Amino acid sequence: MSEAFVALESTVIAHGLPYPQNLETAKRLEEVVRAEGAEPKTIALLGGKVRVGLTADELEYLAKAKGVRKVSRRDLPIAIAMGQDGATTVAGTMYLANRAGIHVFATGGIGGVHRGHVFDVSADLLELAQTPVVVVCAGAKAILDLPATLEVLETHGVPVIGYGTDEFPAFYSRSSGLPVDQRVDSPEDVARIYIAQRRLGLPTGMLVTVPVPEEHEVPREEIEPVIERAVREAEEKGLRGKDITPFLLARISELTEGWSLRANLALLENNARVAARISRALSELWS
Ligand code: PSU
Ligand code: MN
Repeated sequence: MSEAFVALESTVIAHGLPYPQNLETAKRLEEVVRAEGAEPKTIALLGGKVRVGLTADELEYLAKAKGVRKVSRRDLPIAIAMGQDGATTVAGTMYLANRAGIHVFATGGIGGVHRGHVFDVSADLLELAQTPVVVVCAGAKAILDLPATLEVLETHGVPVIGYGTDEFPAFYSRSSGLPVDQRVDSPEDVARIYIAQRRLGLPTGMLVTVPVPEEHEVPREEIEPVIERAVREAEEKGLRGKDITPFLLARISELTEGWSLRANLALLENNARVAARISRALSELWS
């Protein structure tokens, strides 16, 4: 059996969670992956160099550093040529993971279509359309337009799998009322779908969505008014482009005095565990 790797992103460390929870989480996710018998590789750019796998000191540096560039697909060549530090988004991480031969990647939530801005479509969605990596996440945050996000994934031929669920999870909440393309209940089934996709010569990745563990779920009715308020504030501040997501994440955490943060940490850990199991199943079934 070849070694099972799990890629982890760094935008969630540098821009998605506050210090010190970001550092604790980054370390915890690596531990969880190792406990499942897989090898974690946190991906980032340091001084313009692509790093697939960070040391403990490097993780700490990224968690504390200010002004680290948020690196999506378009930013990769710029940050490298300019010798910058960069925290990679889902799109940036997928691209680098694939080049390093890593097939499975765990994160919290993917970017999507922003509410009220139909042209603010995260590069995460288009990366899923062209990079053959399994992305394990808790769906997308309700800060986004979830029906529009699913439509874009469909247009681009990206399979959306529900892991133990028939519904697309909405990050803090287990349900969204929106269906997935297929429910599966084992890591082997995910591996088989991925293998079939590769044998067909399809260029796409796939999205495996895992609901937040029940005991940490925040009901939709409770989080929705908070999200609406944060989205309104982002409008009032005139935020655009890549600044919107970090603002909303931080604001929601503030407004909920940390209970949304606890849900965020719980789902990240759960996703890392599921990703490790998928990666192991893949290395056993794929010959
Ligand atoms: N959603 C979360 N937490 C995050 C992100 C999204 O719940 O940390 C990060 C991911 O790195 C994702 C990025 O790839 O935000 C999307 O940003 P944008 O909308 O600018 O593409
Ligand atoms: Mn965006």
